[in-house]
Amino acid sequence: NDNEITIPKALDEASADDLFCKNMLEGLRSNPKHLQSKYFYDAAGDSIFREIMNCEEYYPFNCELEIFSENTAALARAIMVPGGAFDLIELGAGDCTKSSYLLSHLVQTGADFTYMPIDISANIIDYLNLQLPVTIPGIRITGLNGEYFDMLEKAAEVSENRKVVLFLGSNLGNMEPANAEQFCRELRGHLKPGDLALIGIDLKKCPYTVLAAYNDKEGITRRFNLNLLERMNRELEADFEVAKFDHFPVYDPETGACKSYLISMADQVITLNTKEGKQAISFAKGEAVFMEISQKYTAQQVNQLGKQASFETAESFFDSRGWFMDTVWLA
Ligand code: AVI
Repeated sequence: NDNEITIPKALDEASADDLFCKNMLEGLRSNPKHLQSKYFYDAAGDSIFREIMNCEEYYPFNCELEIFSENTAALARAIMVPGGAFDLIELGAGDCTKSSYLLSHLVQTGADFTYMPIDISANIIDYLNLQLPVTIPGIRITGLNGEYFDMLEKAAEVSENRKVVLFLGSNLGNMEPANAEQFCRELRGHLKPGDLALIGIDLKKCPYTVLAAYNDKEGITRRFNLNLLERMNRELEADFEVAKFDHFPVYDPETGACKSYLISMADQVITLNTKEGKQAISFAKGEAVFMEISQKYTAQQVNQLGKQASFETAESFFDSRGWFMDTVWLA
């Protein structure tokens, strides 16, 4: 595909598999145990995540969709400089349901821009390169397959245009606050004065509402978390019995940290197969494995986060309930 900049696949995939194995083992050998939620998203996890986005209790997706569908023209004005060409870079584009409102509007109004979705999944980038020109005729797209900051560098190499970076869906919330701060600094480091970032963040709200979003009645979020154990069964020849683990989400309204754990329901030993041979991991009955943080912020905290990373807040957009925020930061 001419549109795509990519790292040679064989090498890439082998090292990704090794890293998955290494990270899982490190987490399971730690005390307390933890696993990294970025590994939730294999093909099965992607599909469960789509179910989450459609479930009644998971409000963040609909809130941000409302912001993008109701404020499309205002969002476009906020990121445009009259007449200037720019690159619209989306970190973790997914199927770009939300950003497609903005993309269609920009194409219709004749904006001079190239859409550059960045995703770690080669499948998603292939899909977008093929599909978007069909759903949004006239769009210029250059998909970038790789890690966010590596690909931001690539984007700067291939074009000198002003950059507008989208980081939506409250993905920033899946970093511990200190890491989120570091991430924003690093993002700022990849941008030049005049470039912009448009960040979507889930806000603090009624604790029942937050907790329910991560503890849906149908048990979709439970399956989403347990899928990481199943992924280890599939990819690392592990022998987790997922019925012996329970999903335990908590929300601390004071700190805004919503965290998911898996609890071992029995004393048990699991094994997994690595290059170095079979590894055994023991779990005590009642032991917790930390899986994911979905940090919630106040609007003031978001402004502060931008400021600490040397961004200036240009404009912020909220859904009608004030539950979610999309903020425009000027580098
Ligand atoms: C992708 N990310 C912003 C989601 C969130 O809300 O933290 C992932 C998720 N985990 C459980 N439900 C959704």
